[in-house]
Amino acid sequence: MTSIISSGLEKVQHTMSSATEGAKIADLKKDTIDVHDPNNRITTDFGVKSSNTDDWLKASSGDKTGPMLLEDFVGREKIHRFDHERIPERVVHARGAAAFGTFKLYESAEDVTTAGVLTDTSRSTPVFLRFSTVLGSRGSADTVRDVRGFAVKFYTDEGNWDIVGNNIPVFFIQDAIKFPDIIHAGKPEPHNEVPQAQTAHNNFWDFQFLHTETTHMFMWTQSDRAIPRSYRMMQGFGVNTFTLTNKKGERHFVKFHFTPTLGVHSLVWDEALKIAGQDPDFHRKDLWDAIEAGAYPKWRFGIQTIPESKEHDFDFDILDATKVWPEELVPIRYIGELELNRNPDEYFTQTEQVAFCTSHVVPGIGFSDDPLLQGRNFSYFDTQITRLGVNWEELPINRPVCPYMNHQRDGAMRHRISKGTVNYWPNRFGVGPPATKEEGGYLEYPEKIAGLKQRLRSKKFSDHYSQAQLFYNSLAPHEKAHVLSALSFELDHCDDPVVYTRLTERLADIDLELAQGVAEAVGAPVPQKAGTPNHNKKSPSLSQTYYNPKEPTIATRRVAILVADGFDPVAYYGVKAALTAAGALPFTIGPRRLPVHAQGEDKSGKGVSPDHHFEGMRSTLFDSIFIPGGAHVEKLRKNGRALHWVREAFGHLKAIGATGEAVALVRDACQLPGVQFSSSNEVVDSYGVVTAAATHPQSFKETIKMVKGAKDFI
Ligand code: HDE
Repeated sequence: MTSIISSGLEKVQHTMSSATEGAKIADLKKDTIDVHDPNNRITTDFGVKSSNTDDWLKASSGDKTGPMLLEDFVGREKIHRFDHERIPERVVHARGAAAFGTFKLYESAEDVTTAGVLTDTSRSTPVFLRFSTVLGSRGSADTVRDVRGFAVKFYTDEGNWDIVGNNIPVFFIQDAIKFPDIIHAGKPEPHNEVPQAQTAHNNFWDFQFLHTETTHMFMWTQSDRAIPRSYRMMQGFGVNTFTLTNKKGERHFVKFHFTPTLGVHSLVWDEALKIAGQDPDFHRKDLWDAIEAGAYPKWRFGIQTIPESKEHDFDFDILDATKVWPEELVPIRYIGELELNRNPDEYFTQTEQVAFCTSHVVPGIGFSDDPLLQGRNFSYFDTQITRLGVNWEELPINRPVCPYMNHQRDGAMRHRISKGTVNYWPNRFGVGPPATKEEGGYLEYPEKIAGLKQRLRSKKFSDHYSQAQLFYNSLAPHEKAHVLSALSFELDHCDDPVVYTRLTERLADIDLELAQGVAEAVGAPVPQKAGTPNHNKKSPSLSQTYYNPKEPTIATRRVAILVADGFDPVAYYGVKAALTAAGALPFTIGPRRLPVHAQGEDKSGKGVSPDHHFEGMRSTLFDSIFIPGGAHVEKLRKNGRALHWVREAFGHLKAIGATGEAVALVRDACQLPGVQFSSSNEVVDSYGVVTAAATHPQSFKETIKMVKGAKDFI
């Protein structure tokens, strides 16, 4: 993959830790060939060396070509393989990016489960994690407003365990039978296949209004959670309620959590929209580049558990996937850490062919009666057959690292050879028996079931607004402002008045002010009173500001340093070195990629070769910009594109650093009366703009500090 951050990473050593060479990588090696091996020669699929793969075999006379011959098995094979190289994309979550990694447990959860992966602290369990957007096709953009998939395959010693999660802790619907409806409503409309990868259309919002149960989730999707800055900076949630069973046979309900050590950060909407066009691969490159640079993304892994006896102690039903378990009521117990530390070798055979199933559980972990989960357990297994064929579990990325066998042998594309004369159990040899409990056989929890066969949902499932209010109440003021803008954007794209009017009425069940703001923006009658009174309760951990690391870090953040001929070399080299030392990724952006010269440097000098030129990149692709002082500032002032860099970065709430003459440039470019600028040696930090009239080390330090996430300043 071509890296957009190419030379910005040159200083960061590529370190592929030996820890990454775990059991799964070793397993995959059996099926891996190295295309770069100099001894390779092209062969046909049946192994015969091909002497020419550029000219079809033809009937010819002298140098005059005649018709092509069907006899050409090389030509036919090449075209035939090409004709069939696409498989159906995933019906949802089609666009994704993945990486290998390791899961380490630092605290045994043996009080609640017997699962080895959650009790044995000496283990290092290989994982493969696929991130995705939900609604877009495989070729859609990364930064669209959408939920992100967070699907983890743990290759445990007892078999594969999949947590097929999202970056939002709840879901739209409560019962799996509604899944085709919600997805049809969200995907492009059926008559013209528009819009791509967007929920901003009539059908989606029509569905939301008609299903009050979606209210909580759609509030999350209108928040900053749906436009993450990076896959590395989002949470992962198992969403559904699973169960854990311990040695004594006691059962707990459980929810799974992954919390990123870098904190939870988002783009702003205008930035997300622009990046979708400027760099549709923004998130997948970000993940790839970070791993190549050795900046391995990490998540703390936590569990929320509720003993079976307390199942009914809550206002909400703990099996309802449209509800969170507020952390004030059920604290998260962090017991492990997941690190991604190796990029895939090949997209198709790994990221595309990986197949997750909620029904992949290992002994000690089980399901609950969550009606969304129960339906998912059917769907994932089923969909893989359309996508990959019946023997999909045999594909290298999907097969377990522990021994596996059974008597299901045949089916299309079966390639494993099972030796032996029997393919059934029991058999006269007594071979291939099921495992006993002592041997690790999976035992279902003997749940007591009694009741009537009916199509219904339990009573508590009918409260659809309390947690939507809880979520909205818990947001910081700037997060609330973003929800209002997001809803206004989405409903602006709905041209059916029924859709936007009814939806704004629904918002009055959450927050009257929000409903009024949106109604005004989208041209709907402005609601005058709240539909459902707001309970005014909050849960701090629902705001993403809750996850800001205690010590803000600039590590892996992309900083653009703008230069033209005549830049101040002390400020330039000083800040660049400081940024690199802090783990940030500095990029020099200039008027051209040919060398740019520092103030006082002769034109014949070596100069600095910018990584990109002003036209070649956009401010949207960086977290922060820095402009050193020097005579170059006069040139930057006359460069419309350079000024746009500064203005746009400010508009997107990014940290901006400037020293010396560049301070006045920033002041003039932003034309903002409320922002203070330094006129002395003193460092001034105002609304994320850090300026120091003179170049001194403190200004470098402050610049670095500022990149902690400009969203804090709105
Ligand atoms: Fe999925 N979902 N889903 N989903 N889902 C799929 O399985 C489905 C749901 C999630 O990277 C499909 O292999 C139903 C919740 C992720 O390969 C399909 C229901 C959550 C991925 C499917 C849900 C998810 C999928 C399509 C309602 C968060 C991508 C391709 C009951 C906890 C996995 C595939 C990857 C993919 C069905 C709801 C997450 C059709 C029926 C809730 C991350 O089987």
